[in-house]
Amino acid sequence: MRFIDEVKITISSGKGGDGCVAFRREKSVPRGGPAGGDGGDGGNVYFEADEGINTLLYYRGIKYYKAEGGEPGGGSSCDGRAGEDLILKVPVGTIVRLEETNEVLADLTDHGQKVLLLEGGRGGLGNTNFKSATNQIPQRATPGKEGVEFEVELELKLIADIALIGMPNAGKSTLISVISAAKPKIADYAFTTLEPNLGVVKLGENQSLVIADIPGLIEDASEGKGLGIKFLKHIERTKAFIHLVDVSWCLDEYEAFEQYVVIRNELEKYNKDLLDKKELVCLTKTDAMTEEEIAKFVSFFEQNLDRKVLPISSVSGKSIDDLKGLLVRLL
Ligand SMILES: Nc1nc2c(ncn2[C@@H]2O[C@H](COP(=O)(O)OP(=O)(O)OP(=O)(O)O)[C@@H](O)[C@H]2O)c(=O)[nH]1
Ligand SMILES: [Mg+2]
Repeated sequence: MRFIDEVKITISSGKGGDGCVAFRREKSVPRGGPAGGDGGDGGNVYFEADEGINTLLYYRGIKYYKAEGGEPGGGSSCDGRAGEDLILKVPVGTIVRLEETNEVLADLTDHGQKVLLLEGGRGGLGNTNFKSATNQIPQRATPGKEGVEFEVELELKLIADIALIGMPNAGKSTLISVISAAKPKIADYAFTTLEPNLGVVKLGENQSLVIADIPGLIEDASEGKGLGIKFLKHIERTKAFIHLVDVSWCLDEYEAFEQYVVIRNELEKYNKDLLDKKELVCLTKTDAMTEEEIAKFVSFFEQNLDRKVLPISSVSGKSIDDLKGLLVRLL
């Protein structure tokens, strides 16, 4: 399954500062010796794994990252300041590859793990370094070394926090298209979605979660009917489900609840531990229904499940913000 986030960026370490040619010029020292300082080293480039980040989204915007250069040496034997290191924070689980050869340069598996990718160019030497018995007034300094530049590929195997489950046509893909930037195919027939789609849902300034929209489940999906089984395998690793039930076409609440039960049975047949996962039930496509009808469905579900059920509409936007709020609490 393609749950992979990939992005190419160019990284460059900083250039070293040039060494300086200078001499002491003081009234009391008429023939001052060499006083040119060394250039500072260029900044290094590091990658650091941070569990507070869960996608590579940020790197889609900016493609070029360069550490600061070192400052040149100055007179009076002043060495230049070293360039600031560049620390690129990435999600835990990110692999950094050299674009040209595919060689793995870093595999960031633990929070806080920091890997030095590129060393900054060394600073050049000032003329104080070249003073010798035979040469008291050296005119020589060396330039700082250039930084190193590479194109790298970042790859992250995403693990979804939440899976959208439900019958075909329940509105799963439509919902993910409304709450994330994902643009899955949406159509008015069963099994529109053949491969899972991932979406990143922003919940706050620094909070986001990954939702998987999976193909619809049907009776006997656990035995491979429809597109079933491999997607059930995937949802084993999510923390929670949003279970969508399209109530818009149901004649009554019993028929609607039957939809819900069919899916729960499939989960149980496949792996009964799936029933212990947190689940938020959403009744979908309520935009074409009266408040009275909606209330009837909601109360029947709530009585049977003994928990809150949310009527939503991806088309009108009804309760979509409430849904996001509940997701925060669900995890
Ligand atoms: N009126 C209304 N229609 C909706 C809503 N959400 C989805 N639909 C429509 O329902 C149909 C099915 O939507 P999808 O999002 O493709 O459903 P799905 O659950 O992803 O379906 P599969 O991928 O086949 O399992 C489309 O024609 C949508 O436009 C809604 O909130 N209100
Ligand atoms: Mg779909």
